[in-house]
Amino acid sequence: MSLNLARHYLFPIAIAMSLAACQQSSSDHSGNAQEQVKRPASDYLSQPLVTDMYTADPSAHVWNGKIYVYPSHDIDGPTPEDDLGSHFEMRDYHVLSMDKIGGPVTVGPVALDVKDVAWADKQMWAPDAAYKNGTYYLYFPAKDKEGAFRIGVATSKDPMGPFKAQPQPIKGSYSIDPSVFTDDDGQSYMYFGGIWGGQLQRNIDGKYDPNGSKTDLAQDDKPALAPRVAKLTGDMLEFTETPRAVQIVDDKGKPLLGGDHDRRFFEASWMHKYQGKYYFSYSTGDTHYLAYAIGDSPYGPFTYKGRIMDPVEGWTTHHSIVEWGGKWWLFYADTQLSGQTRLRNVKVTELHYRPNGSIETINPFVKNGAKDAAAH
Ligand code: FUB
Repeated sequence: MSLNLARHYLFPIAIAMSLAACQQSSSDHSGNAQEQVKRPASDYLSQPLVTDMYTADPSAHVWNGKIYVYPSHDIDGPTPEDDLGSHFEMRDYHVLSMDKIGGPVTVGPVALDVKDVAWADKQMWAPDAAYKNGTYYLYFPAKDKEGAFRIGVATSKDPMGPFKAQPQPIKGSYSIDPSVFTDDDGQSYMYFGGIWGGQLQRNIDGKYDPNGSKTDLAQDDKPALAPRVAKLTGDMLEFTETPRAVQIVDDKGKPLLGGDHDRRFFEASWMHKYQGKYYFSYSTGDTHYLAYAIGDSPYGPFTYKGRIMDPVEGWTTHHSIVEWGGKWWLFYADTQLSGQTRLRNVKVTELHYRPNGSIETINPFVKNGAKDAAAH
């Protein structure tokens, strides 16, 4: 079995849930557990930022010199694991804050609960946040009453919340994983999308097709499904335009193909700017890499450049990149505390650029690296 297939079908799930114990196990993708070896904390490159709740998909921002992290709040729900992520049953958000990297982390109270979002039914997945003119904006995906993912926005005067949701999702929004980038000229853009359970393939023309493909376009030799980008209005509450496809191309300018699972977009968009260039980064999903591509405009096209991080422990990988204290930081998540993909914990580690602007690939383990992770 290839390393990638091994990662796909043999991923961790816990036998006994305990925050203290690092009991590891593996399962096929439908959640049939087998016992696995336990990994000492010293094997991991960094340690969980929070240990009294499960957190994932960390979107980090620096406001007034302080670091705020907007993560998903993982819970142990009853739904069995499947390829559509039905086991990610999150119902609320809590914001994390810290004065410095490595310092104590404050966990905020509930910042937004699904019961207070009129249009949303369930599955509050990976959020992001933005700031403009004294207001903080929380962007979040959730399934509506018809089972379609939409993206909502909620506002607060405090970065920790509580946030008050708009009564309707953002008009023209669909799929998951919103990520909002504000350029030097003050214009904000939302990047979003995710295939498989993220439903991008069921929204080809912007209209949700409940009977669409469960995975992707199922056309390996055609361009892969592209993430989406749309400019936000001045009040940050709507799109100014119909979302456009974000092209990710190879070094010959050809779009990455659907069958190129090691490089094509799956979910977890993030945009940051470094030395005047736009860095679009994302997860390759079923091959478990954090990848990046560079462009000259927030709309792209972006040329694939490589991997930011090798596979972490757990099926999903989702990150953010932020500058703080004159250094660059990668926020990410794995399953160190629980051993279960549905119960993740966020982490942070430093990210390094080479003089030519490329990013050094990070190994999330101190020893043995991705090769070892693939066995789980
Ligand atoms: O946390 C739920 C989903 O899993 C996120 O939206 C994806 O990015 C993946 O991390």
